[in-house]
This record gives sequence, C-alpha cells and structure tokens, in this order.
Amino acid sequence: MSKRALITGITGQDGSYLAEHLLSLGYEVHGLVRRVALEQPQQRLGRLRNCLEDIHIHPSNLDSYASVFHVLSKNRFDECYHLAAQSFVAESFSDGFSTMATNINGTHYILAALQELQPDCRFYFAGSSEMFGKVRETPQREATPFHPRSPYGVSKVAGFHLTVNYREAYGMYCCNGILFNHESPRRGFEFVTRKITYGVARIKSGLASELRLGNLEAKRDWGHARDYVKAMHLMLQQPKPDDYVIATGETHSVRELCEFAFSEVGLDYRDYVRIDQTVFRPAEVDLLIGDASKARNVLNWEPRVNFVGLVEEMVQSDMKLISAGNEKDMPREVATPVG
Ligand code: G4F
Repeated sequence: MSKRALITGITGQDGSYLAEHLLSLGYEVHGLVRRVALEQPQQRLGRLRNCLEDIHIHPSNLDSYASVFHVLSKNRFDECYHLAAQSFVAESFSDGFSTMATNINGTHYILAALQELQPDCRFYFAGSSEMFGKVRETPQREATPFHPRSPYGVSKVAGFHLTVNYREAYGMYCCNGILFNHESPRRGFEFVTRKITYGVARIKSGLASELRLGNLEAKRDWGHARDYVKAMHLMLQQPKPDDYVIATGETHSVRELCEFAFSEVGLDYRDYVRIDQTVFRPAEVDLLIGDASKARNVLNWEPRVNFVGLVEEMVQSDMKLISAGNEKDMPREVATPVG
C-alpha cells in the first residue's frame, strides 16, 4: 500500500517540488487548493504542470475550520505537510492582520482537525529562519532564541509553538522545519532572488533598462527548494518527531547576488541597479546563516546546489522564459514584479 500525503500550499514553489518528490517515492499525493485556483488553472496551477494528472486536488479554504475539517473527515492521510501561508515578508508589514490570521489560524485549524480526526497522521510545519530575526547568535541553530522582526516572523513563531504544543500535549508526531531562504526558477517574482534574475533577463533582452531594489546589504543563506523539500520528507520518517534547521551554511548579501546574476550574462550590476527607498522594510533581518549539523547527522541530509549554482540556474531559466516569448502568457501580478 502506498503512503498518502496531504500538502497544503501545493500550488507554490515548495508544494510543487514536494509533490514531485513524493510521487517519485511512490506516494499517493493530495493537495488543498483554493477554489479560485481551479477557475484559473493555467496561471494558478502552473507549477504543477508536470504532475497535475497524478495528484488529487481538494478545494478548501484554510481560513475556515469547517472547510479543513470537511476534507480531513473524508480522506485519511499518513503524512500532512503544511506549507500554505502568506509568505512574503514585505506584504506582512502592509497587512499584518491578514498575514497573522491566515498563518496562525490556518496552522491551528489543521492541527486541531488532525487531532480530532486522525491523530496518527504525521505533521510537518513550514517554520522559517525569519523567526530568528534580530539574531542572538551566528550561525543560527535549533537552540537559538527567536526574535522575529515582522508580522510574518511573529506568525511563524506562533505556528512553531503550536506545532510543539500539539506534540507535547497530545503525543502527536509533529515536526518543525526551520528552513532558511530557498529559491528556484519556480520562485514567485516578488522575492528578491527572482526579482533580480528576472530583472537581469529583461535587461539583457532589452525589455528593461534598470532594476529597482531596496537594502543591498541584507545577508541571507540561500539554498535550492528542490533540496529543501527532501529534508521535509526525511523529518517525517524518523522514529521520533523533532525540529530541524535546514540551511546551506553559506551567507551572501543581496549585493553579491546582484553581482553574480548580472555577471552571468556579462553585465555589471552597478550600471543597472537603482536604490528605491520605498522597498526598504520598517524592520530588517540583517544576517541569516544556518547551522544544519543536526539535519546532516540525524537525517543524513545535505544540500546539493550551492549559491553560485542556484543563481546560474535561475538566470538561465529566466533568459529562456523571455526568449520563448512566454512573458505575455504570464498572469498580470507576475508580469509586473513587485516588492
Ligand atoms: O527575498 P525576500 O523577500 O525574502 P525574505 O524576506 O528573506 O523571506 C523569505 O525567506 C524566509 C526564510 O528566511 C521565508 F520564511 C519567507 O517566506 C521568504 O521566503 O528578501 C530577502 C532580502 C530582505 O532583506 C530584503 O529587504 O532582500 C532584501 N531586498 C532588497 N531589495 C529585497 C529587495 N527584497 C525584495 N523582496 N524586493 C526587493 O526589491
């Protein structure tokens, strides 16, 4: 009998890679999807184009306990990967209320419904290095205290503690992945990596003449999403539930990212990047670098793609996207990058 997994946020970057990974391992894969996504499958289910035929989609709304309860009362799962969230940090400053409501309640609804209906289902929560925020030690590890710097970070700290609480209070198998930034050609256009690689491709192709960015000095530990979803799966295969940092252990500034990405197509970023004060955040996370020794030792997990490989892959992919003339087929919110 193959195992059955439920993925919330299956239409996103991580959800789509995780679905492909679990299918390759012989899983029956199910996903929760907002009903509106089914009305625009071309755009909203685009990242699932390689596996849409092989997965089971359930329309559901994570803002409603009844909706989550309904799906879990009709289908049994061995594993649940809760990835759905409002995950853009800048947006959480514009509307902290909806970020907190979606991220905290959504997590709580899933955990409460699982406890009621299928307490043996193993649960993964997508925690984040944003929880470390104003970092208390470097590199950051599982024992590093949290000091979130945005409503998004606060919502992830709440989700983290909810997950630990269901593990301790009800003996459920619940894990937190504390994932550092992870990117890919499937990354949303509002995040800085994709904004830069897509901007580079547009400039190189003569479609744009500049790229407006905010804080170039922020440092992040950037890995590849395809590597990171494998760690999510490994966490749920252990004898005991636990929490793990997933990171490369390398940190680079946004400025270095620009340097690498522009040089990939033979350009100098200083000729094109303009500083835009409106993109700076009210509170910044200055430096993230993770220590993933525990994941290496316990899960036998290692990242395969490093920073340079990641940037190369993303720039080349965006160059292809533009040269194939696919830009006009992209949904409007994607064709006009923000952030
Ligand atoms: O790409 P970002 O928007 O990612 P951020 O804020 O680090 O969050 C991402 O990683 C987290 C894991 O640590 C996830 F939990 C979260 O969901 C998300 O995936 O920004 C990265 C850095 C920031 O310091 C930002 O201020 O880039 C800086 N930046 C500079 N100019 C910019 C820009 N960020 C964006 N999005 N757009 C800019 O123009």
